[in-house]
Amino acid sequence: MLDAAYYAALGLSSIRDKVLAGERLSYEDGLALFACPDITAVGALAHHVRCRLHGDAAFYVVNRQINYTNVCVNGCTFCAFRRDSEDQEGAFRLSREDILDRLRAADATPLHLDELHIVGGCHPDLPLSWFEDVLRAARALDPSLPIKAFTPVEIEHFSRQEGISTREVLTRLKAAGLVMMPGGGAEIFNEELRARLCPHKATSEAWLRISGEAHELGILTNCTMLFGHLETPAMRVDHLCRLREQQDKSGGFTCFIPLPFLTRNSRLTLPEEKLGPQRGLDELRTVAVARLLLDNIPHIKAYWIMLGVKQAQTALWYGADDLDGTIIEERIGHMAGATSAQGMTIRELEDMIRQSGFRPVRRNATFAAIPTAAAPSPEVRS
Ligand code: V47
Repeated sequence: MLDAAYYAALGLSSIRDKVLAGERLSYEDGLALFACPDITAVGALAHHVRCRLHGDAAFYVVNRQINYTNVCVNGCTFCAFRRDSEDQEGAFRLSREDILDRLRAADATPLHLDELHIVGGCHPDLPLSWFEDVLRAARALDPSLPIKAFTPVEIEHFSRQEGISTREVLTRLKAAGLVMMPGGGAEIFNEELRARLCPHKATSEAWLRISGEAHELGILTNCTMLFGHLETPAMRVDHLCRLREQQDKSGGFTCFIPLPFLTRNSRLTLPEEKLGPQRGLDELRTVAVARLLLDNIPHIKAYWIMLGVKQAQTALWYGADDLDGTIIEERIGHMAGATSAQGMTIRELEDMIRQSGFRPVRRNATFAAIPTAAAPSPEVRS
């Protein structure tokens, strides 16, 4: 599969050698992988690394996403989810009770949840004490349920609103029950493009610094990259290298999630040549290059909501080892045109994994494997 002569003909001999020896790839190697015409050759290298790390395991989590609001002070041009204010059409804000009702309904089945995922827009009026209260109430309902909540962008917003440091915000949220943070808001780190896409959002430097602070406080986090918009391959490689550099320093990134830009209801319009069917292959290549460059981040997620189920299955052969989970309710991707379902059952996720040729492994928010014998019937929708 990793035939030396074939990789030599592609000009990828030294990359192949480094991958087989477990050595770090360079920025230039990343560019070469994006330029290689044969994406299956790139995918085979990524698959080799993925199998070395995880064998034939493909992970999933029984989780519930809750978006508390889509009212957001950051006017990111790509975002179809956000609204300016609560009186705008389509705007919503959940109350503490709304959130707890959703959690009760999801967690009440015999299956229970292994992850509660809470994120939202940067609302102008919600104080940090409201979020602390929500976390405490959720923890009181199910003390064993890991809560993954708030991106570095939300953490920076809370810090600005309260006039306290991001480290203090993180310390308070940790005390209220936060164990893990999702990786949203990283978008693309290139400063020039970031200024066009999301001028009011936390800067790249701030996003990375806050992730590092969380790691120092013992809060694990994920990381993402929004791609398939106006960025170049060099910007993607730069983004991945900056994540890798941060991980060398702070070590708390658990999973990388490449997010393909979904175009519906977005103010960001793309040139015609960016919108063709080649996007499918580009998604797989991006998953593979991420697996190859991010040698210090254990997991790569094929997020089935944004990729679609078929592409997420294929991505398991291009370096991905995780599918996220049951989700139940998703708004950010669906408001941007995602055609995937709102949620999946455990049986559907496990079938999806087995049909792709992998072994399903149920995990919790921090990627600890959960013995399946402990889990009741997979038919039950959580
Ligand atoms: O930060 C927004 C992206 C992210 C669009 O950490 C879009 O486990 C595509 O980060 N097309 C939120 N993407 C989702 C996210 C996430 C999801 C699942 C799991 C985890 C995790 C993290 O979605 C945003 C932004 O980068 N996004 N709009 C769009 N039109």
